[in-house]
Amino acid sequence: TRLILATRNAGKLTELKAILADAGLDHELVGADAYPEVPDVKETGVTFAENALLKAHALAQATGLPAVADDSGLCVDVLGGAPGIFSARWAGRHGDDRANLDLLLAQLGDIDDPHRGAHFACAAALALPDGTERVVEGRLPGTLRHTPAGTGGFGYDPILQPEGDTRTCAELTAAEKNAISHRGKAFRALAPVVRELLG
Ligand code: ITT
Ligand code: NA
Repeated sequence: TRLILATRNAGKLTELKAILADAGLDHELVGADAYPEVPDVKETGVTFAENALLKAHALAQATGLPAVADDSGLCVDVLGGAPGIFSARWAGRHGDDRANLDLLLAQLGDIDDPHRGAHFACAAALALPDGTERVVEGRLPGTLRHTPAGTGGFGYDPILQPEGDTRTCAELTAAEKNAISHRGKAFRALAPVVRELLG
């Protein structure tokens, strides 16, 4: 069966396809861009889980096919969890990764390393056309660098150094990132649920 990946973020989509295929799902994985007539849902939730469910339900309802969605972001300890669900538009323009990252670094200023703790969070949701829903979450803890490093990944990857590593997420290979990432953890947990509900 076809499974819709309810995202228009190219970086996410690439990771999702690899993570779900590695998890042994043999469904045909299709991005939301295959359904340009489905309007983007308003992310009115106040949690990653609520927003992931909104996105998954919107695609499942509009297409009559099962859909999975990701809502994710960077939560900074010293900022009380911000940017959190606002990570994609922290500097104002949706999806302007470089501006978002530069603003965040400016907000942190020269706060010293022991106070630069943060984590990536991801909620992975599955919705079926009949309204059935499941959602699971994953996290990647680390610290924020003072300057960006690396060219891999997307978003805030050049400034998040995972706990126990000396590199940023943008300096990891795609496989290395997926093995430890918030997205990898969440969707590896969702994969057996997809298999159970869709066969
Ligand atoms: P869709 O809603 O279409 O999936 P989006 O980019 O709007 O795309 P989100 O609302 O979930 O998705 O925002 C996610 C933002 O969080 C993303 O733009 C990045 O800034 C950040 N982010 C999430 N996962 C990340 C990762 O693995 N590495 C770096 N930044 C990440
Ligand atoms: Na969001």
